[in-house]
Amino acid sequence: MVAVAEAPTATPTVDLAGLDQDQLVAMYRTMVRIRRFEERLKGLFMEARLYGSVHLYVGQEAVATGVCAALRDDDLITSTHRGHGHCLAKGMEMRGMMAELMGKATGYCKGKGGSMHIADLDLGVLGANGIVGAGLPIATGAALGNRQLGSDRVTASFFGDGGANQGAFHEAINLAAVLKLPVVFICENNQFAQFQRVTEDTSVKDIAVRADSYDIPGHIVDGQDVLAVYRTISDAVARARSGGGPSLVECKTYRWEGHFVGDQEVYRTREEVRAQYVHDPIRRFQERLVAAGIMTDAEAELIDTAAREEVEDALQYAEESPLPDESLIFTDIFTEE
Ligand SMILES: Cc1ncc(C[n+]2csc(CCOP(=O)(O)OP(=O)(O)O)c2C)c(N)n1
Repeated sequence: MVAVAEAPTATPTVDLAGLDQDQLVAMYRTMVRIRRFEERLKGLFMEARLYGSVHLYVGQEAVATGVCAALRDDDLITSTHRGHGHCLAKGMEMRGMMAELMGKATGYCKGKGGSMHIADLDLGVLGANGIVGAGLPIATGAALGNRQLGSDRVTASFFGDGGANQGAFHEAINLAAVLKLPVVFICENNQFAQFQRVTEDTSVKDIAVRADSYDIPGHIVDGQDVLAVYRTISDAVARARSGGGPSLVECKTYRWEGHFVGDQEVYRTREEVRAQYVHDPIRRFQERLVAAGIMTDAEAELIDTAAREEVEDALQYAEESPLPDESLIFTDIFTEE
C-alpha cells in the first residue's frame, strides 16, 4: 500500500522534524545555494558562456536537500541529467562544479564529465547521468556491492517521472527488492518528461503505486516541503540500513524552468508556471523557520547574499582555470583493472 506522507499545503507549520537549529538553517542554506547557482547558470548559458545543454533544478530544491540531509556523509547517490541540486546537496563545491560545467581542468572530472556526467566518488556521488533511468541499476549495483563488502552504507537513487517509464526502473527495483538491498528509489515527479506531461505518458496517477508490484513500501510526499521529504526519506533510509530492503518514494514537485535552457515551452502556459510559485519550497521553508523563531528574515537575507557571492566566486575561479591539456584527452576514460 502507498502511504501519503503529507498533503501539499502552503501554510507554515511548526513541526520541524526533530532537527536542531543548525541543521535546519543548513538545509535552508543548501536550498538557496542551489537556487542561486541554477539561476546564474541560466544567464551564463544564454550569454553562450556555457556549452552543451543545461537542465535546471529550480523549484525542486526541497527534494535534493531533504534527501541528502537524511543520508550519512558516506552514503551514496545516483543522479540524473538534472543533477546540480543533488551534487550541491551531497556536499560538492560550487568551484569544482562550475569549472566542470565549463570544461575546465579544475572541474570535478577534469572537464570531461560536464553537467550531465559530473561525479565525485569521494562524496558518494556516483554520477549525474545523461541516459534517462540509468541511475537506478547503478544504485542497485552499488547497494549490492556494499552488501558484499559488509558495509551498511545506503544508496539513494534520484530519477524523474520519465525515468520511471524506462525498463531499467523495473529491473533495478525488482532485483533490489528480491535481494532486500539497502537502496532508496526517489522519483522526482516534476510533472513533465521533456516536452510531455506525466499524464500523457504514464499509466498511473501516482508512480509510487508501482511499489506494490515489487512488494516494497511506496510513499507519496509533498516535494515542495523539505521537512516532509526529510522525514519520509529518513524512515526509508533507516529501513534500508537495517536490512529491511528498498523503498520507492515519489516526491510531487514541479519544474519551474524549461526542460533545458532554451526550451520554448509550448506545452504549457506561463500562467500555469506562475501558479506554482505559491508552492516555492524556499519561501515556504523560510516562513516556517521564521515563524518558529529559528531564523530571522535578516538572516535569510545574509544567506542569500552569501550564496550569490559564492556563485560569483565559483564563476571567477572557473573562468580563470585552464582548459585541459590536449595530451590528456584519453586519460581517465577507462577504469584501470
Ligand atoms: C534513454 C534516454 N531516452 C531519452 C532521452 C532524452 N531525454 C532526455 S531528458 C528526457 C526526459 C526525462 O524526464 P524525467 O525522467 O521526468 O526527468 P526530468 O527531465 O523531468 O527531470 C528525455 C526523454 C535520454 N536522455 N535517454
